Amino acid sequence: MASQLRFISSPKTVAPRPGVDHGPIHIVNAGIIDQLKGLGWNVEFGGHHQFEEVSAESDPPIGKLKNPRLVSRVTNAVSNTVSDHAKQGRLVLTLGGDHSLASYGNDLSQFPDATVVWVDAHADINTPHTTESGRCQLKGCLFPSDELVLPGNIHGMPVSFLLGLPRDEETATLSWVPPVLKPNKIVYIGLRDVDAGEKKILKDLGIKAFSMHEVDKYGIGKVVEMALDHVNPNRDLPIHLSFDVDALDPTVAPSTGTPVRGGLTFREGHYICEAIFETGLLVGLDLVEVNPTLADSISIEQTVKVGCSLIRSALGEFITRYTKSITERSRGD
Ligand code: 6HN
Ligand code: MN
Ligand code: MN
Ligand code: MN
Repeated sequence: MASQLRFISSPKTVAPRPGVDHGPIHIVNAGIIDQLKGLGWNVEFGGHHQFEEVSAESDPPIGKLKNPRLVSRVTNAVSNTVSDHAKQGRLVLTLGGDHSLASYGNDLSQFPDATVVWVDAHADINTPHTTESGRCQLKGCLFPSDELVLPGNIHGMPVSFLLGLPRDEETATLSWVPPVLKPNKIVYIGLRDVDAGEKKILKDLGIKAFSMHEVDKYGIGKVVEMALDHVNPNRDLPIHLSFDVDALDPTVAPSTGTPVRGGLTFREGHYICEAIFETGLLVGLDLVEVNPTLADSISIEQTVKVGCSLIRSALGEFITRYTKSITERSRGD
């Protein structure tokens, strides 16, 4: 087995708050490479991707889309890099950066049968037409109540691009994203802040979502089982896990751009990662939205450490079990 780590610097102006591009640097500095080697992985680190800043003057909005050219260029570069490594049979770990980097369609193109488990407080399925502004207060987020969340965040849209939903002149700059995902191939866990337009899309397309309500009702073990039963009933299809740290409760992962109260506990988040690893079907992993410039230094360290620990869990570390080697676990013994 080999794991190829990918790191991107995400455009600073895309997320509502800058700094999310520093997440990967902190995760690497916290020792993730040696930690994964310690689990038995052959880790290749391609280095941090660097992208020039594009000023607002040279990248004006297209419709509502913010920084469309820069986001397109960055995500296209990430997509191609991920694709190159996936073609060589490597499991690709992509660190963000914000969730717009999940517009990596080429990765899924390598695995036409792939299923996606999207762990997030948000559905990230807005289109350039449904993206809306709103006050954080109404969205249950922790930022000051008078703060306006402006529309046009592409990190709130990657799933709609992967589904091929928005296809018009407004989205031409992102038209390279291949529509590789089918509605019955994605399942959400952890949702609790879904915009009105997103709710309609989820309903119209019949996309399965396990919100925090279902996590409370059934428990995380049952929810993961039901989620996999939906997208992967015979447990024989490749799985891509896209994990946004804001799925966790802000008390567990405070340093993130759009925190929402009432999220997954530390163990619930790790359980999802462990259970996906245990299937032996994981082919790709994203860990996104760690923003080390938000909150105080203790909260930042806490969030970076949780990010590392989620990655380790998805790649074979069982925090609560001490008896199996990584090879035995990936064989499902
Ligand atoms: N994320 N639904 C909101 C929007 O702006 O479209 C929030 C998106 C958050 C995205 O956390 O990856
Ligand atoms: Mn997200
Ligand atoms: Mn999110
Ligand atoms: Mn985001």
